[in-house]
Amino acid sequence: MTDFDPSCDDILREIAGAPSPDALENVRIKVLGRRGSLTVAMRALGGLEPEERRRAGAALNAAKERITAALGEAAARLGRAALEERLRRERADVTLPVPVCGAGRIHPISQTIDEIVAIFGEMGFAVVEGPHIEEDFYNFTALNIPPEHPARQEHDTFYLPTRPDGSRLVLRTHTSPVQIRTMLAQRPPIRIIVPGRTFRCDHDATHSPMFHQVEGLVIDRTTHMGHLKGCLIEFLRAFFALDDLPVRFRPSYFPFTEPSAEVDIGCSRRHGELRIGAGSDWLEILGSGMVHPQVLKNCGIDPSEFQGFAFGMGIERVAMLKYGIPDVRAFYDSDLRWLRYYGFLALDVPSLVRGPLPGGAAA
Ligand code: 2NL
Repeated sequence: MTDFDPSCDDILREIAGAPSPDALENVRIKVLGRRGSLTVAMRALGGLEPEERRRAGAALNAAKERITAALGEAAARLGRAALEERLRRERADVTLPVPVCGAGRIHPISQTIDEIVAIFGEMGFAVVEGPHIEEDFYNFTALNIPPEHPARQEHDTFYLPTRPDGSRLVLRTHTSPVQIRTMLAQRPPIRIIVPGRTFRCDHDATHSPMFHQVEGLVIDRTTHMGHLKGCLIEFLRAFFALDDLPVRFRPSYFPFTEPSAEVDIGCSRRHGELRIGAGSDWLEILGSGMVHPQVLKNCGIDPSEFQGFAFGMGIERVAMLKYGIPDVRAFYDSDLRWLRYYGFLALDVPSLVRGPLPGGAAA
């Protein structure tokens, strides 16, 4: 028999006073571990006379039960205390204002798309997206762009390698194929805008081989040129936050619209500085027109029953004009200093409810 004291008062005191789960575990190892005092005492029972072994064994088993129960209670007590301490330490007051995080910025392209979506969303337009890699049919043929049209030349369009069946996929040169897909998939009335990436083989201070467009499409039984004009005037005045922004419609030509109109906004150019708003000059801002009857037919829509208007604009261009960004190439340089200067804080969420955002990027 070892010197283990079966009354185990000292051990129970130590367990009750253990200040942490680690301290408790140390007591457990000291008593019940492989070389713990109780384990050693139980092992020693084998060397005793049978009568003595029964008596000492019963005492040790009783001690082991009390110790195990005390360990369980202490573990539960320390667990509760640790949880309470953690709840106290990690307490968060959700009614406090959100800390303005200085690190990230919303890219001006994302911000501008969100602003355009907020304005057209309020007018009842749905947002639709589609593939960047397109078939010739959706990007050109359905849009009434003939095979010999210059837009189809290698020169302007990124073609993928010719496939075994002789066809070639293209990187979409505008977002119009998404409108074609929508017209083929659903019956009018249709009222959608399509923001997204587009690709053309062109690279200088005012062109990037990848750029962004928003196009819009409205198809209904009685849609006419007056709707086109009202809708685009309303959009431009909301986007540039100028109630009296002059807007001018100028005859133009696109294969997919008839008649077609280019849209200009008023501006002044004094001392080489461009200011949007009233002035004696005009600035081209978007293209538009009534959807060509042949395009409707290509999409299974009867032009004697339905007509509609469409428009398209370059997002980089309107973002540069609204926020005074001078060079289109900087949009894709990932230059942190540029992003900090021209980017937006995550809380500058565009909405018409809050009113137009003040012009100018967040400092
Ligand atoms: C521009 C001109 C425009 C359209 C895009 C369109 C789409 C379909 C049918 C008819 Cl499916 N039209 N889109 C119409 C007129 C102009 O964009 O200058 N974009 C930057």
